[in-house]
Amino acid sequence: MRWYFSPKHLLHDPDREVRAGTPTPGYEVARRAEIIAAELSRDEELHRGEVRAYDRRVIDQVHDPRMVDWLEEAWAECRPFSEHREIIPDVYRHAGLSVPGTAGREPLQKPLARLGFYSFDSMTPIVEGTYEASRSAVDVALSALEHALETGGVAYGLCRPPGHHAASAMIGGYCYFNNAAVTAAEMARRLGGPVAIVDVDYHHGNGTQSIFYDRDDVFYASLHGAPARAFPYYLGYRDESGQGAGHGWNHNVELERAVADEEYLYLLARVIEVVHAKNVVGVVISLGVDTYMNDPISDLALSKAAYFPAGRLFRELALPTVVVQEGGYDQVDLGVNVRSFLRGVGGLDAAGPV
Ligand code: SP5
Ligand code: ZN
Repeated sequence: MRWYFSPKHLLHDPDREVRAGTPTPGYEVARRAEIIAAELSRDEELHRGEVRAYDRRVIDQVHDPRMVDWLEEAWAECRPFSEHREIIPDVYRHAGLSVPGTAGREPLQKPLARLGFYSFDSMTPIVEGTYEASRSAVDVALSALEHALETGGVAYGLCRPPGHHAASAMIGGYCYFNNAAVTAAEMARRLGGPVAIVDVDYHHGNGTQSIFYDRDDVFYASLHGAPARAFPYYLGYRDESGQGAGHGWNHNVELERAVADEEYLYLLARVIEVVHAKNVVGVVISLGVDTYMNDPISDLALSKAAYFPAGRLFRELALPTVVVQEGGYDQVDLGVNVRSFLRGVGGLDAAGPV
C-alpha cells in the first residue's frame, strides 16, 4: 500500500488555541503528522508515493470559492490585528444574527468580521502558512486518490491539517479544507457512480455531512461521540438522515462514553453493511484515532488492538479506497494506531515488520 505526505503541513504551526476563553497550547500540532510519518517510514510494506499539486478547481467543487479566496488572503488581512503568530476570531456569525435572506452577507470591509463569518470556533487559528498547508493536505489526499483509482486498491493520505469539520464556507475543529469531501466528490465524478465516506474519527464530521446532506452521489456514515456531550455538539444526531435527493444518504451512529473494542467493532461492521447496501463504487475513510483510550480530548476506550481489525472490516467492500487522516491527539500511540489500521485495510498481516 502507498501513503502520501507533504512537509508543507509544517507551515501550519499555531502556538495556541482558545479553549474556555483561555489561550492554551493547541492539541492539533505539527508533531502529530511527524509522528505518524516516522512510524509509517519504519514499515517496509508501506511505500511512500509522490505528492503532486492539484488545481484549485477541484476544491471549488465542494467549497464556496469565496471562502477559498478569503482563506488565501486571511492571514495577510488579519495580521495587523494580531499581537501573536496566529489570529483567532471573537465575533461569530451565529444563526440568530440573520433574518430570512440575509445569512449569506459577507462583511467585506472588516478582516476580523470576515474571520468570524467563516469560523465556528476559537480553536482553529490562522497563521501565515495555513492556506498553503491546507492546500498541501488536499494535494496529499488527491495524490492518494490517484493511486487508488489506478490500482483499484487502497491508499493513505497523511493529511494535516485535518478536514472533516470544514463545510462549504466554514472552518473549525482544526479544519480548513475538507480533504475527505474534496476526495469523495472527485472520486464519484471520476468513477461515474456514488461513493461513501465512512468517518471513524471520535468527532462527528459536521462539515462533511453538511456538504453532502442533499446529494446522492456521496453517502456519509459516521460513528462518533454523541453530540449531546461531544464536539461539535450541534450536529451528529442519529435522526439526521439527509434531505431531498440526499434523503437516506446520511447515517449517524452516536456512541456513549467509554465504548470499547468489541462494541465498537460490532457497530462499525454494521455501518459497513449499510455502506455495502448502498452499492457504492468507492470509499473514503476519514480516519481519526482519537477514539483511543488515552486520547487527551476524547472519552472512548478503544485499545491498540482495535485498529487492525477496524481497518480489516473495510476489506469486505473490496472497493477503491482512500484513507485520509483526521484527528488523534495521544502522541505516544498515534503512529502505531494509524499503522495498525492501515495494515488492516491494506490486507497486510497484523504484526508486520518493525
Ligand atoms: C479533527 C478533530 O479531531 N477535531 C477535533 C476538534 C475538537 N475541538 C474541541 C476540543 C475540546 C477539548 N475538550 C477538552 C477536554 C479535556 N479533557
Ligand atoms: Zn476528532
